Amino acid sequence: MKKTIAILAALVMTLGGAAYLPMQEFSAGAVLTASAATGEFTDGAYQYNVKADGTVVIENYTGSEATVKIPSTLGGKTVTEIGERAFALNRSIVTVNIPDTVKVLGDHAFFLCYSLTNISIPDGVTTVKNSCFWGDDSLVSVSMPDSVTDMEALVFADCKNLRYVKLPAGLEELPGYTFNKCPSLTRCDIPEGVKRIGGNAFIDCTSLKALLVPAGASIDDYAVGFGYNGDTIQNIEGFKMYVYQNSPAEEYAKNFSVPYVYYEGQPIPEFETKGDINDDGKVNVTDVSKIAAHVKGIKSLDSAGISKSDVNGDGKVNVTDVSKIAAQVKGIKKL
Ligand SMILES: [Ca+2]
Ligand SMILES: [Ca+2]
Repeated sequence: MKKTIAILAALVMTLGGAAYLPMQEFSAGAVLTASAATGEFTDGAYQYNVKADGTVVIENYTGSEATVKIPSTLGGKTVTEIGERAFALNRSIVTVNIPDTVKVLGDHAFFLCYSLTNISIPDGVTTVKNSCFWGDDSLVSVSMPDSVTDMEALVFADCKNLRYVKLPAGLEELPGYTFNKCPSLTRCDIPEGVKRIGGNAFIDCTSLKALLVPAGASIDDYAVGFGYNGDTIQNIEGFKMYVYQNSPAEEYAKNFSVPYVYYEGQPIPEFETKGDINDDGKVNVTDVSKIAAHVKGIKSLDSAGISKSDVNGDGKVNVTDVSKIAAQVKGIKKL
């Protein structure tokens, strides 16, 4: 019951003022009525069921560890699915390790896990269901393995600190509301094979200043380049699309008056984050050590890495840049 009430509160917060949200696009009704299942079997903090194919779906996790290593077997059977709402509303989890036996991440599986910071989705996962990471405010970057071919709506909705997501190469449709209200998102890599960007996919991503749209992708009305302003929607200031000439994205940009430029393989400056050498959305010791290795002649950076490392813009990467980036990492001085 507790879970159901909190979910209702979250929905009200999320949907407040969003006059253009067609509710039927996602199963709000299911969110309000269902609470986490309790499995038929229990093993420690895990409640689970055995599916018809003899593999295990984890129905509920009752632990309070900061680091959770989900087992690959329970009761001697292989774990293949994280069930609906299994980890929803768990406030303790910071890091979760999913075993590579898992194929499906269920509806709302990690919904409102406010502390969840590190998640690596293993190669082998094929399906990420509705609202899987909705409201995970501590997530900064997520890389989806190329095994994922099926994503449902709202997967990263309302992730307040999410900055960078690399979508899987096999994805053909970016569903509606995928990044609904992600105010920190600055970069999303959309794979070339995507054919459709669904309604409101990037609605109210107010920090997103550029998006490269694949040549074959059509875009649903207002899915890209718009945010909310009270009960209306408006263009996001400073946003532009990188489009291929004569593509559906160019037509969208014209129809909806979204600024655009032609993409001809040029670097996209909006995607370059100074100091973030490994493109994981964070500037931390990993980046410092990579730049230091370059400066010391141990391991050279490529041209993109050099451009991101030259934080003072003098055309050289040297100890000055290393110390500036290190000062940011230590919290002494922001870049
Ligand atoms: Ca980094
Ligand atoms: Ca420099």
